[in-house]
Amino acid sequence: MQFIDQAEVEVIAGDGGDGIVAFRREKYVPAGGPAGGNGGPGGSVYVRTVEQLQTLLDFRYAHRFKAENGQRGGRKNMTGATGPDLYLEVPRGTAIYDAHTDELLGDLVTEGQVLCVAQGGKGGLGNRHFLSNRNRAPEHALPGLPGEERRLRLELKLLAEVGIVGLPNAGKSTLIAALSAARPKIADYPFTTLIPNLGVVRRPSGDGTVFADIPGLIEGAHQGLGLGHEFLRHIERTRLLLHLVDATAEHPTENFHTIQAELAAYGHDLIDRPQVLALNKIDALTPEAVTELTQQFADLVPGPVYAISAVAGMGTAPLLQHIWDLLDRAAAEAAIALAEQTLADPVQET
Ligand SMILES: Nc1nc2c(ncn2[C@@H]2O[C@H](COP(=O)(O)OP(=O)(O)OP(=O)(O)O)[C@@H](O)[C@H]2O)c(=O)[nH]1
Ligand SMILES: [Mg+2]
Repeated sequence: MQFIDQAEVEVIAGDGGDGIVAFRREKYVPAGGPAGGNGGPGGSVYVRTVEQLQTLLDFRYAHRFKAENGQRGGRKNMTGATGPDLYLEVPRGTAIYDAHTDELLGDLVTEGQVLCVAQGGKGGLGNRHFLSNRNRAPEHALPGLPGEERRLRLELKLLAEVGIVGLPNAGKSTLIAALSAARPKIADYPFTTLIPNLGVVRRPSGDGTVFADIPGLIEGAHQGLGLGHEFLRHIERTRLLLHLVDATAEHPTENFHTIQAELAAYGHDLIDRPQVLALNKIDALTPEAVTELTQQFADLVPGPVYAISAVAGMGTAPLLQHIWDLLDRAAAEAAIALAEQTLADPVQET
């Protein structure tokens, strides 16, 4: 599947239909009253999330979306037909920006969430509306108003709870393949992963948690080097980062610092996200070497250091247990914060 995670589109709402000038014509009534109907409103353009979609591929070739215009008003005070609304369907996790001002118009995360991105124009008033005591036969009507037009930038940010970060070749894809049903490409050269992979990892309770494997980061990634930075935004929403270090590399601790520096430079509070450290590929090291390296890292990071082998499935159970504990704690803290906030500003009675 092709992964398209950004798109620019133009959306144009329908114009309102014109109001018209008309008069009643009845037998034996020389001059009937005004009877020109109002124009119908133009259709609006909405963006809506759809569960089945995974990418913004639909917007790769189609860039212009126009809702229909409202119809002109009719004789006999008939209001013109309303232009049907137009719905653009996007995957959950799509943020919508005004492409010119960069203003965030909406961040659609829940299933079926809807955002109006271009309001249809109002229909014009027909001459019937201008009937008054002073003017029994108004000769004017108003044109419909134009529909709103906008250029939008759609950005898909994956909704994963755990983001796996590390240098190319650290074994990120191997790990997600070992833990979930995801089957990303794995190879012994850097930049095997070109697009993010999502995998659902089952907890013992049966609940699933989404992990994201993104392309490897390298020094300078935050400035656009390599592939990773393109995809760092996909882990902006994660609640926890799993930092994977290749234990067989020449300088594992330096590699660790490289990634930390990139996360810090990227901003968006990524560096403050709770992080779990795992040393991978320990099947290829002697137990002494593993112990020594684990000790070196224990001095570097606040939390525990996990030594694993993604290929051999060694050490992953305690690593996962720690991740579940952290996620549960984060969820509990969020619930407490919300409760405290609610207590602090009780809803004002009116
Ligand atoms: N010995 C050993 N090799 C591993 C282990 N995990 C991954 N590898 C190997 O390391 C190489 C890179 O693995 P990937 O999973 O593609 O690494 P990645 O981090 O996804 O790499 P990019 O997608 O390029 O960023 C492959 O040859 C894997 O077979 C492990 O636990 N032990
Ligand atoms: Mg990979």
